[in-house]
Amino acid sequence: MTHRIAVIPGDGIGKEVMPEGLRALEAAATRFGIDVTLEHFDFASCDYYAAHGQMLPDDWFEQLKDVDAIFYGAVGWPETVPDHVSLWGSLLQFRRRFDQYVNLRPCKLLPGVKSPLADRKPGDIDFYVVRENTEGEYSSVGGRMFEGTEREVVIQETVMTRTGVDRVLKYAYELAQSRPRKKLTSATKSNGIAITMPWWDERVKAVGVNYPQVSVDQFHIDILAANFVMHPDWFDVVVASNLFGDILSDLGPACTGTIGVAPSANINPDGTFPSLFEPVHGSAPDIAGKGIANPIGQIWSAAMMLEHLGHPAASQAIVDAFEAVLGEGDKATLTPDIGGNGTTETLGRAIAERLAG
Ligand code: GGG
Repeated sequence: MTHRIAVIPGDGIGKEVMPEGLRALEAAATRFGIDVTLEHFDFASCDYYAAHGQMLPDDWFEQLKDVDAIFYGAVGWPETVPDHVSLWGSLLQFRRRFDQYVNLRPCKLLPGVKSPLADRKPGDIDFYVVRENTEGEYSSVGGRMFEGTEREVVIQETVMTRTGVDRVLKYAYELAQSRPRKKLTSATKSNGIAITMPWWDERVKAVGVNYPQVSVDQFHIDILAANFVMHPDWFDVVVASNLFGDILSDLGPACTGTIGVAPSANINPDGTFPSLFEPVHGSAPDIAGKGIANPIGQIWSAAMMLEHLGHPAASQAIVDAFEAVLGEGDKATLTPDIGGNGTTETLGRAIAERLAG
């Protein structure tokens, strides 16, 4: 059986880290005898927008719905397309139409990478953020009235549904239950956001009835962010709404030294539609074109994709390979964000060579 994988580099450094993600994927596929067919697409990018006036072709759903997974780079090039147009025109369409309601984002301090937090070593920071991925604060409900006048009014609603919240909580509880610490932390703000968030807390309790082995705590998002910095070792699985989860899953990797290594899986758990794998980082226009972006976020995303496709040994081999290369600490290989003077390609090639054995 071959796995059909849609490859969409997107924008900025997405186009630079994708070749290294594919190099690692192909090395792992060869080593473990996995049959992979790559299908390349140029849409979901601001270059595509410049040529066609939209981020996606009209038949994108038909083109992608039968692939086994989508391997994505990054979206956004604000010089040519406003960020909300590029994001809503591409990635958010994928997440919603393919019902990828879980955004799973591991956060782990890796060997050889220096945390900006004092005295942290690998093993001290190792948790998951589970981000609700199809509703919440990322809603398209709202509008503007009296635009450009003194009476201008702007409203954007937060939308939370019982189906949407319960299913992501269930996923987070099950993940926590499968881990040794069995600990779930819920991000809330039920003192200030006094309708949706107290209800979110109620749903955390209600769904938790089915998971008596999981210990649960909750923090308001402000002190939770502070505790990511002060006590990252407290956390095992953190579940959060769409916006809170987005923020926490940038902050978490920042505490591990660089957001460049952070991967993510946008998962449709029931398998009706393809899931999508992408680094947490965006297109990074400030370093795009320099060839210095860290490719590990893309490579680790390939590992998550292989695990999702039923190849845990190949997935683990990719993780072992980048951990080994990082642990060696060769400055000529590593990218500048982790203290090296190498390039996207030197780091990607070293990882693929390690994988090939
Ligand atoms: N590779 C992820 C990416 O391109 N992120 C851009 C971004 O701003 N994403 C917002 C989001 O994940 O909701």
